[in-house]
Amino acid sequence: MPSYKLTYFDFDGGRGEPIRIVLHAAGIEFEDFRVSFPEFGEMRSGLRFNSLPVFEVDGEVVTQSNGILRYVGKLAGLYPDDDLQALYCDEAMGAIEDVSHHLGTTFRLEGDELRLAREKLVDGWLPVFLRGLDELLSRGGGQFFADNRLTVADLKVGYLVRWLGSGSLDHIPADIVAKEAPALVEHQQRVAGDPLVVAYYAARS
Ligand SMILES: N[C@@H](CCC(=O)N[C@@H](CS)C(=O)NCC(=O)O)C(=O)O
Repeated sequence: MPSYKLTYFDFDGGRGEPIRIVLHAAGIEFEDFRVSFPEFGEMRSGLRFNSLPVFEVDGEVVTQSNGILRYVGKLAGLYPDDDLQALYCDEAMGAIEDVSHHLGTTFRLEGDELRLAREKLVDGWLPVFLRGLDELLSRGGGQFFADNRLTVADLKVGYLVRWLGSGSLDHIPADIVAKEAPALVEHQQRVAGDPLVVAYYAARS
């Protein structure tokens, strides 16, 4: 078994958290290396693509959360074998990357600039993205995005939906998901209550 190390921020969310959960679900030991924001600031310029997560397999550095999720998802049996179901999974994860990128561009803004940029997302891209994900969930049968079961896509979507609805993003109404795509709120609750997710947090505490 190779050695694995995941470097990501020290919070239970974002691009890193689904990777941690899937590694735990696979029963794979890994170094869960968590960094503070100031520590990230110091290491940023030395990171490939200047961003996290960074995953190491026997010391070889790999980036890009979706690729990492597919890899660990296969190890955990949480990525579909069927090519079409795998494509459905990838589509949902790609959409989350798009929206994360849009949100990410607002993080260094302040004051009116931040407000305007976030309001533009609320009036434009976010509803489009939420309705699109809603469609993907319906296509999957309404419970999960692919394969009629929990896959890496559900974890990735669930964490983004939870964040959007948390009220912690200034100028993004906490009820935006409930208003635009209530099925995604139910889906997020389904993911949070999944035995794999519950077992991960039980082990962490
Ligand atoms: N496409 C990359 C994006 C990585 C990314 O933007 N990560 C964020 C944290 S979730 C980051 O490191 N942002 C810091 C920055 O851009 O300075 C991936 O999926 O891993």
